[in-house]
Amino acid sequence: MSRHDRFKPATRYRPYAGAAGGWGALRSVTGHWLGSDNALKNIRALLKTNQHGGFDCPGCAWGESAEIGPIKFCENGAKAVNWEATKRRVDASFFARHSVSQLREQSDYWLEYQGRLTEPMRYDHANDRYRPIGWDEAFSLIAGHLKRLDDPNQAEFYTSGRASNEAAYLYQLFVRAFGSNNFPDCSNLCHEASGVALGQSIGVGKGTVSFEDFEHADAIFVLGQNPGTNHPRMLEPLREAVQRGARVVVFNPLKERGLERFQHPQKALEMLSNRDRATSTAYFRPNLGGDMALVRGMVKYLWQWEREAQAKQQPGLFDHAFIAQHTQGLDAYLELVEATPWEQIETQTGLARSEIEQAARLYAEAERVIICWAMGITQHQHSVATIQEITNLALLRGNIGKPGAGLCPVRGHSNVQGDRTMGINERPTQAFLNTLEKHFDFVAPRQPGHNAVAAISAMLTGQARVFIGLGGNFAQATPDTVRTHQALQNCELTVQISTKLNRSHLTCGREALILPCLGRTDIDRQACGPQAVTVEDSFSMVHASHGQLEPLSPLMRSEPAIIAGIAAATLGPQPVDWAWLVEDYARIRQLIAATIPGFADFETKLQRSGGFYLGNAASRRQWNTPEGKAAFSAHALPDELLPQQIRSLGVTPDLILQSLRSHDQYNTTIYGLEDRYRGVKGMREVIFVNPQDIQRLGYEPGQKVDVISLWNDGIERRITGMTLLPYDTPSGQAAAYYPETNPLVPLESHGEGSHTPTSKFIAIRLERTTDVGDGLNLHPLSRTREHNHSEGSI
Ligand SMILES: Nc1nc2c(c(=O)[nH]1)N[C@H]1C(S)=C(S)[C@@H](COP(=O)(O)OP(=O)(O)OC[C@H]3O[C@@H](n4cnc5c(=O)[nH]c(N)nc54)[C@H](O)[C@@H]3O)O[C@H]1N2
Ligand SMILES: Nc1nc2c(c(=O)[nH]1)N[C@H]1C(S)=C(S)[C@@H](COP(=O)(O)OP(=O)(O)OC[C@H]3O[C@@H](n4cnc5c(=O)[nH]c(N)nc54)[C@H](O)[C@@H]3O)O[C@H]1N2
Ligand SMILES: [Mo]
Repeated sequence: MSRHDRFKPATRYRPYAGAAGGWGALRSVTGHWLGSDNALKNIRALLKTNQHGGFDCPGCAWGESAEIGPIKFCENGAKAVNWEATKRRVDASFFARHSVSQLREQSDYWLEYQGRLTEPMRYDHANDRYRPIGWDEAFSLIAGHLKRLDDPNQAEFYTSGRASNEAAYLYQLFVRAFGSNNFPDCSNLCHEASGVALGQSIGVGKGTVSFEDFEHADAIFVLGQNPGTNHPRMLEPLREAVQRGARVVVFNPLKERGLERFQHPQKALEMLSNRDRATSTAYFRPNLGGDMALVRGMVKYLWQWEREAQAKQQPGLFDHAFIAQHTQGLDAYLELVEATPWEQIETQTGLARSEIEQAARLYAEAERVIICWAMGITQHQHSVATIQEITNLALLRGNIGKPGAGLCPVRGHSNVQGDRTMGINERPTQAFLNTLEKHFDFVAPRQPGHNAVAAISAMLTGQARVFIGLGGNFAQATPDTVRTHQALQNCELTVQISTKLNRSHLTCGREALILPCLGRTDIDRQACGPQAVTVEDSFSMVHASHGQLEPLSPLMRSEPAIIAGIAAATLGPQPVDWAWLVEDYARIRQLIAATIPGFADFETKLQRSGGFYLGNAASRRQWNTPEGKAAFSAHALPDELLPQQIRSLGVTPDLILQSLRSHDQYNTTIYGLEDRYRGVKGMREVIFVNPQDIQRLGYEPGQKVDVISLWNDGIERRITGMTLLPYDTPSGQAAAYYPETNPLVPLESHGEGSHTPTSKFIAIRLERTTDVGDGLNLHPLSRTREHNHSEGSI
């Protein structure tokens, strides 16, 4: 494919008829592998993915069984590996050719495709270009800025979830020794609500299941998650569950293909006979943000059946022994359940009572239930309350802490969970700070720091003046893009520690640095030899990751080495000898073992194939809550899903919009322009709308519209030229891709108790786009797709 074709391919929109996986996945892996410009080396790398002695897949945080198998990656893991392991380079000559203003005109896709960042660069305002800078000079520039601040809390230290445990541990140690807890991180944009809700309800902010539990569950509920694209390795346990007769029950407004059918691309017989298998047994399609009401409705049925059983003196549905021994707050919760009117439940879910009853029955009929969820649950105003409602549902039947049952927030970034474990947390516990103080000779800051939203506000008002990003793409991953870009540009210094060029490098403070780092696939050589790093998956399994490929340039440094460099320049050899530590990462692991619970004998345990389990008290039915019990939470349903700041405008939104991922992207990294399972090719500026809504609003399918979000603060938030695609989605519920939609999410629209931007609930109105040529000429099939609401089974 020529470069021109790659970035402007022909557009097409046609419903996808196949299963998830299958030949399409295989073709796509091959395409991305050959397109990496490093095919021979990369096939070796791919075969080392998730293997003992190999590297941890830089894709998602789904875990792996410890079993030995030849191939342990999926289509999207292969894309992540090939993307990182490219031969293309973004070096000094690249930056000499392109000014920053010119680069800003390019798409996110084009920017990252240019290759790996290979040398440290400093932004030169006068010429609007990045120019090379030496590492030591870069470190002293950062140290100078940090030391000139009046207060350490005037700097923001962002972390994205790919950073290894070793990098994250050093980073938090440095920042705390410097004097701040300002740790905005991608978790704030992602599973924060899960951590907050579970921490309060069951005493630990992590999932309670292991990989093996999926083999023993009678039912698996999957809420607000699209594993076919985002956790493809999860499809296998789902369809195996269906095959052995377990129920897989989905709550999702969209019919996601991976949650319907899957053909395993690594099983030859299946591929040749073209057989695919179901991945779910029931599919319910609530409105956006309607899950709390849906679960409340299910509990209303369970409570009704329980009372009926009690009246007949039959065994009921509730696990009374578990409830009595392990929980508190049931009565207050059940009172609230009784008081919740059906009308409110039906309005908020958009589902009929018969459907809610069916979902309740599926839950009640299973002895062992796992409940999984992801961004469809966590990126709402009421996410914490919703996750606590899900926890209530689990507690009623003792579905936590027994084999085949439990809560499973499926994490995003491959080490986002580990980063939190290492102390990347703007609200650290006092116990953790005490341990740090005891072990190292410094006074740890006690004041809570900034999360992502607070960091943006602080930079907007000038309260924060330095931004350092350990990975990620802060400019594009966060909400309210126009204001966030302004916030970064307000800074005196912005520093990005990155593998690839992205818009955050082009949203510069008065001074800006790019510090190129090694990725998961690269061999990391330090004074004592090649180093491994460690990561933790969604199941609290910790394992080592060994880079396999020769780095593109000797000027790239590892994340731990870069952090150590900044720390040493800022603090000198205090409270540790930073340079000595990074000579051998086992020295960092010794510190982790000494200060983080669960890591005793870290180095020895790492040798086990598959890694080691960190443990989770709740899964042993030990509740680290103030009362020592798991808590039923009694939250009233929100009066209305629409927030007050929108209601006060007195305008009815045309639609509610969710922002989601296409099949060809990893967060803000765009691998290609195809969203295979949704039938879209060659475009990302699209909005999926129910065909009847398109008609109701007076538009034609394929027409271009501007999308304007509603929020009563006098700021107009608009994106323009979005193609209307008729799509099978519940009436009033639209979808479009992230990050293109981020300019629409107001900074102030975030979750209660989580501060996560409400990326899955954006109230919008549409306007005809005025200055574009013809809209898209739609394939006739796409017009005939009828909206079909929930179905009990498929
Ligand atoms: N290939 C690939 N893998 C990834 C990523 C990637 O971008 N690409 N990102 C990684 C990261 S960081 C994360 S956090 C995860 C994200 O994994 P997901 O959470 O699966 O990601 P999204 O694309 O945001 O999908 C959200 C799903 O929730 C549904 N949904 C939206 N709102 C609601 C709602 O209100 N209720 C219900 N019931 N459903 C709803 C949507 O229809 C969609 O199917 O994936 C990780 N893995
Ligand atoms: N509207 C909307 N917004 C969202 C979401 C949504 O669903 N909707 N999802 C949110 C979620 S769940 C998340 S997790 C965030 C993601 O937010 P981030 O984690 O900030 O974003 P990414 O796109 O994953 O970051 C990609 C960049 O990371 C760098 N990178 C890649 N690998 C490495 C590495 O190994 N080391 C270092 N140092 N850098 C590396 C590359 O330069 C690449 O350009 O976005 C959030 N934003
Ligand atoms: Mo995420």
